[in-house]
Amino acid sequence: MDIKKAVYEISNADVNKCPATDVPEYAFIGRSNVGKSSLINMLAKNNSLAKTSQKPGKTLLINHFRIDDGKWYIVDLPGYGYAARGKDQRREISRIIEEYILGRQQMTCLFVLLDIRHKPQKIDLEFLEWLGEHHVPFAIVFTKADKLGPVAGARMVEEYKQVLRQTWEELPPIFVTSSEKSTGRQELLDYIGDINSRLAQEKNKPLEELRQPANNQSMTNEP
Ligand SMILES: Nc1nc2c(ncn2[C@@H]2O[C@H](COP(=O)(O)OP(=O)(O)OP(=O)(O)O)[C@@H](O)[C@H]2O)c(=O)[nH]1
Ligand SMILES: [Mg+2]
Repeated sequence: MDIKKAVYEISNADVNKCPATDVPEYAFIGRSNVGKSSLINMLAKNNSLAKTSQKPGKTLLINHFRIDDGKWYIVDLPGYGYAARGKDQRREISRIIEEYILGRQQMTCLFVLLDIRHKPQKIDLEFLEWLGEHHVPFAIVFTKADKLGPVAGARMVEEYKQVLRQTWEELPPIFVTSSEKSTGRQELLDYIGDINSRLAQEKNKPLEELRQPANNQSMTNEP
């Protein structure tokens, strides 16, 4: 699968004002500065599509990007866990993220981004558990793989899996990416393309019923 056209549509602080569509959308989340906006630009092959910054806290709203004339959408979400933000802004960001993830029926898969250089962090593990509790379909995307060699990168991914196995019976789909080098681009797009094809085949069912991607349907973090 490829992206032929990607266009910025709208930014919102209110999930109820997001575009009224009936097509699947894929959202990107993770800690501030993990590389969400850069990854979206890499997928779209357009470095000026989503705004990126060396300073954390750049994306503060729900940003919708229309792909291939509205066949599907990419959504850039604000980062969580940026300590330098004031309490009020942190609370506002958490509200936006929570309302979007739990309320947006079109959200077909949430890509949770993790910096490949970092050992498992409490904030990310707790976020993943929260997704599990709410049965949110997600996949894990390691970012910035160019900053580690392939051997060190593979070791970090393996260590992360070990930690996940302590809580999760089944692991989610895992991707390794670099926005600098376009690593993982085709794998991610093919994953999205497969889900889109499956949804198109089952078009008569309401989106609500189709929210689960095929391979993490039975994922559970319950003992
Ligand atoms: N080397 C390298 N740098 C990256 C990669 N992805 C992102 N960066 C850098 O990391 C910084 C943050 O990237 P963003 O894409 O703005 O991160 P974000 O997660 O959208 O951040 P917020 O919107 O602030 O939450 C920028 O300086 C990027 O150039 C990557 O794959 N490789
Ligand atoms: Mg961003």
